Amino acid sequence: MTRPGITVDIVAALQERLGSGDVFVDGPDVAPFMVDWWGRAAGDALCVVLPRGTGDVAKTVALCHDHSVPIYPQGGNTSVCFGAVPPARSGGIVLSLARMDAVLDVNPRDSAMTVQAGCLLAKAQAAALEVDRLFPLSLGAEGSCQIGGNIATNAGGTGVLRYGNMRDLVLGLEVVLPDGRIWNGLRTLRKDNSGYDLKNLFIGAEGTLGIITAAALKLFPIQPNVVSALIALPEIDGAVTVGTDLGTAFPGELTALELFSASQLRLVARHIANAACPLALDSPWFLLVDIASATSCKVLSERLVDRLAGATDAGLVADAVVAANERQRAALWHIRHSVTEANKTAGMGLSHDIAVPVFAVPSFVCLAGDAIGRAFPTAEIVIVGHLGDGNLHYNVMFGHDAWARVTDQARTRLEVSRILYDLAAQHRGTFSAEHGIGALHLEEMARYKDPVELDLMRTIKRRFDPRNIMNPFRVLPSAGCDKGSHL
Ligand code: FAD
Ligand code: LAC
Ligand code: ZN
Repeated sequence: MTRPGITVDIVAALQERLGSGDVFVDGPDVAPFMVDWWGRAAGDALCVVLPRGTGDVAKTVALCHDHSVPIYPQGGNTSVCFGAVPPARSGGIVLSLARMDAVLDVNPRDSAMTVQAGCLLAKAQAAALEVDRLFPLSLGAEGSCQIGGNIATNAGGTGVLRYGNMRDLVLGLEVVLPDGRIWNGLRTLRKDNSGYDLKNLFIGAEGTLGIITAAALKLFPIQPNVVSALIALPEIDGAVTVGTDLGTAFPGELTALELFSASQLRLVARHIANAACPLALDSPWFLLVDIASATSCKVLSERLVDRLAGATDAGLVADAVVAANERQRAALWHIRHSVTEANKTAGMGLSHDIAVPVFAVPSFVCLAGDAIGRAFPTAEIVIVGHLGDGNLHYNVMFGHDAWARVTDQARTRLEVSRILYDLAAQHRGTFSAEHGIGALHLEEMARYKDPVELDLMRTIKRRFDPRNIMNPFRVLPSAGCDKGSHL
C-alpha cells in the first residue's frame, strides 16, 4: 500500500509525543502483535503503540490522521478472521489497548460497570461478581480477549440465548474517532432517545470507524442456582425439538443450549487434558444445557430429569447426564470451552461460522453433510454450535498430513466455503454469525451482502474515515472487487 502523504518519521514523532517506552519498533516485544491467533496470518508494521490512556490514543490517532498512516487496532488478538493483525508491508502502526485495562467503576445500584477497552473479559466478569452481579458474556477466549475487542466484533458466545450478544450488553462508549477527536458517550442510561444511537455504529465495526477506549456495560442479578446437563441425541431434528421444548419448560431459565457433533467431542477428548465426554460417544449429536434460576438445584434437576424422561420416551433423547455438583458442571463446560483449542491442534480445520434460522438447522446440517461428504470424502465434519442462536461452527477437518498433500489448498478452501455459504444463503442465513469479517471474508461480503447494504456501509465508512486509515481493507471489500483477502 503506498501512502503518498507520509512525509515525517512517524515512529520518531510518536516516540516524541508519547515517550519511547510506549512505542515499540522491533524485537520480541513486537512479534506477537504481528501474528494472528491461528498462526495463519502474519504481517508487519512500522511500530506497536501501547497507549496508557484515552489522551494517548487521541494523540496517536491525530498524528496518524495528519500523515495518513494506517492504524490497526488490536485487543487480545483472538480474532479468528485475521481482523487484528496488520497485512504484510502495511506501512501502518498497530495500536494495542493492552495497557488500558482498568475497571473504572462498578455500581450494583445502577446494574452497570465502566471499564477501559483493554480490560480482559475475565477481569470484567470477576469485577462484577465481586459486587454480586453477573456480566454474562462468556466465551472460550475470555482469559485473553478484551472488552474493546468483544465490542468491536459484537462477540456472541454461550450466553446469547438468555442475555443477547455484546451489542445488547453495551450501555455507552468512549471512542477516539479517525481524526483524533474523542467522543464521550460513556453513559449508563437505559433510555436515551435523543437522536441517533451512535454507539451501535461502533459495535461490530471491527475498528474500521474508530478506536473504542472505554465502555459502560450492563450487569445482571446472579442466578444463584445452575443445573447443567449433557444430552445425547440420535437425530439433529430431535436436538431442535428438545431445545425448543426446554425453552418452553424453563422460560427465562434456559441460559445455554450448545450443540456438538460426536466427532467434536471425540476430538476434544483426544487433544485436551481432562476433557473426556462422560457419555458414550455412540450417538451423533449432543446438547449441553444450562438452566439458571432462583429455584433450588434439587427442584431444577427434578424438573429437568422429568422433561428428559418424556423426550427419551418419545425417542428424541438417547442418554443424558445431569451434573450432580459444581465440579461436574465445570467439567462439562471445560469440554465446551476447549473446542477451538482442540480444533487448532487437531489439524487443518476449515472453520465456518454460519447461522440460519433455528428451525432450518436440521435441513442445513443434512444438505451440508451430503454435499461436503460427496466433494471431500476423506475430510471429517466437526460441528460445535450455539443451537439456541441457530449458529453453527462448521469445521471441515483435514489431518496435518492430509492437508499437506492437498495440491491446491486455496481452491479447496474456496470450494468448501462456497458449498456451506451458498447453503446458508439458501436457508436465509449468514456466512458470519459472530466472528465478524476481518480480512478473511471480504470476498463473501462482496458475494452475499445486499449491494444496497454494502453501499450504505461504504458511505458510513467514507464519512467517518475519509482517509481510510482505520483498519483499512478490513470488513469492506473494495468497490468492484469480489475477491482478494488483502492479507
Ligand atoms: P482482537 O482479536 O484483538 O480484535 C478483533 C477486532 O476488533 C479487530 O478488527 C480489531 O482491530 C478490533 N479491535 C480490537 N480492540 C478494539 C478497540 N478497542 N477498538 C476498536 N477496534 C478494536 N467469538 C465469539 O463471538 N463467540 C465465541 O464463542 C468465541 N469463542 C472464541 C474462542 C476462542 C478460543 C478464540 C481464540 C476466539 C473466540 N471468538 C469467539 C472470537 C473473537 O471474536 C473473540 O475472542 C473476541 O471478541 C475478540 O476480542 P479481542 O480482544 O481478542 O479482539
Ligand atoms: C466457540 C467459538 C469458536 O463458540 O466461537 O467456541
Ligand atoms: Zn461460537
